[in-house]
Amino acid sequence: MHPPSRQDYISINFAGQGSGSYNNSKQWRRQSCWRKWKQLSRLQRSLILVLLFICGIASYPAVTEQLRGLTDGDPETKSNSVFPHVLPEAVKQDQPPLPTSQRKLSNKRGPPVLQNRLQKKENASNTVVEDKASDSKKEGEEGVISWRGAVIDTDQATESTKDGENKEGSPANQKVQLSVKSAIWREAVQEAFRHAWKGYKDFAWGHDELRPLSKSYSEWFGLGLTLIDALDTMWILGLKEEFEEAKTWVAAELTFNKNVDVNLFESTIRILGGLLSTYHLTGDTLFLDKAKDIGSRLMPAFNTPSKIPYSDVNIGKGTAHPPRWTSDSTVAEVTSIQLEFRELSRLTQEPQYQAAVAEVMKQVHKLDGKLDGLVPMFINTNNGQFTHQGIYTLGARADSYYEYLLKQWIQGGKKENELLEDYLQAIEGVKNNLLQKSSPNGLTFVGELSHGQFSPKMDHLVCFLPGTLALGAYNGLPADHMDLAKQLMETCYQMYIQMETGLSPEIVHFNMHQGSTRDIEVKLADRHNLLRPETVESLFYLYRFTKDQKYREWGWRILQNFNKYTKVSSGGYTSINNVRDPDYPSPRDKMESFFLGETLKYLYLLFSDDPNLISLDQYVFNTEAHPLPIWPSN
Ligand code: DMJ
Repeated sequence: MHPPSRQDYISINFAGQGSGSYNNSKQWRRQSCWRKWKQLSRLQRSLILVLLFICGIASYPAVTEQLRGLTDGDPETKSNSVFPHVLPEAVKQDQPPLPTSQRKLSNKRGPPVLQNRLQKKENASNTVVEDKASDSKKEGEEGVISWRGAVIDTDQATESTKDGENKEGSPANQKVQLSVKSAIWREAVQEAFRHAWKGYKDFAWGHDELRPLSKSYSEWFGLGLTLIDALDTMWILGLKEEFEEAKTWVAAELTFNKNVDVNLFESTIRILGGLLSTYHLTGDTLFLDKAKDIGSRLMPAFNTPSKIPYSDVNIGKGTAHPPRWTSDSTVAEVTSIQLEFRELSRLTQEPQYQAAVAEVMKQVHKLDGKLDGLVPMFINTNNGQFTHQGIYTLGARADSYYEYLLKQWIQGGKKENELLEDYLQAIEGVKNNLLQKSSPNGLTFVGELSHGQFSPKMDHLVCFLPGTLALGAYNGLPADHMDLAKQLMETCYQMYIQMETGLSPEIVHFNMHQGSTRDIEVKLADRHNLLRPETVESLFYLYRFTKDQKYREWGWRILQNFNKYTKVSSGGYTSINNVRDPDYPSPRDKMESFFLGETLKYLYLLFSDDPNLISLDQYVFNTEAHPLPIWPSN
């Protein structure tokens, strides 16, 4: 038996009770507490201490989370500490907080249905955090300066009416919120461009491509490829200073009188296309002169027995040849140089450029070996016939053939019926032969056909197709093209968001068997990401035509993932080897010129609120994202 003073339960006696006196001085309270504590049994004291300890443990995560939120900005960036070369961009003190819907969802994996459900849930629960974000903005920041120089006050987003009622839900206020968001996102693209440009400028100036990790460069043609590819992007993003320094280089250093072999297709879409579009945007004849120079130097490629051009030209010697191992050219390459050469003829009033590329289209239009308008991947430069027949893909080696059918038709004022017929037939061919749905979630995808055998393989390159389909529908082609565009857009986005880094691999395989647990599989050899543009390109078109905000949200998440996994701290971005390993995505040490020429340009245009910034009623983009004018009807 314990003596009565030692109880195994906690009893609380209120001191002073019944005494009639009330003393609330600090000292009295302290002494009183201490007395009470000493009156407790050892067991009671231990129990209280254990309880306090348990409460402390239980509240620890919430407290630390809050503290982290106050100090870190973005906790996700921490994982990058194990990946020393590619560093995340530090969240700057003066940068408005990222929308939480983006941050929180980025680690969620799962099938699209689940993703959508998660998205809805997040959207519902995000309001508070977004409010917090705008509160913190009120305390410390001045506003966001758009590239046109206007100051957009982000406080407008949560402004209250005079009587204290919050206007956040009103359509007018929602519009303001969206435009604030898009201004912030455009700033982020400009920031990304500047960072990429810094790397190029510091370590690869005047050379073809930056190697950001080794702080050096690689040459392909030795023509300053990245600089030329990026010219019109700088103009569109409003980066005047960077544009001027690049222009100075073009004026002083760029010469095509060089004994080098260049690839006809690549130099047409990147160099000729880039110079022509920069001429149109700036009106500066420097770029037109350079365009004429490279255009005329590429013409020897068409001197072949069939008039189907060779793949390579020596622009110094004026000689051309096929690759060493074959006399074939790639179908996409010989049919995706037309927009540029046609425009060169229109500007110079010299018909030979247009004539050469029109001849290619005329021949391909008539060729045997197509399947419902789908073309094989190779064409012989001696006899002008398709080779390696029986294999059909919308990916590598065929992709931009389909894109240029539609775009030439648009460029020429929708008059060239053969181009339209070939395009419409090809889209039917895709629907009938290459379109399937994955299991378990029914993602629509475009596979490949090899001698009658279907393969559920899809290149990231195919993700140009949603944008092209949408562009066709916008120009009066069947409305079901837009439906298909939307379905494929979802698939291309899932190719990013289902990967551990949130970046798409180069190639995916879709599951089609009943009972599959995941829709998308990636083979070991296909796990690389080259900073390609096709998905953000299509997001741009889909947003322009539908104004559905989700496409911008998707683009924003992709940009954040590029920043997280491919940004190199000393400047530039790098291709990576493994999109499935967020701890070590394995950098490849190369920044492709199309990251500046296309990827960042399309992201910026996706976030632009101005549909006249490269109006799709006035311009058609070549396959390297260089806008060329739609010809006036006269
Ligand atoms: C670019 O050079 C062009 O977009 C081309 O049509 C396909 N490959 C790259 C980008 O992925």
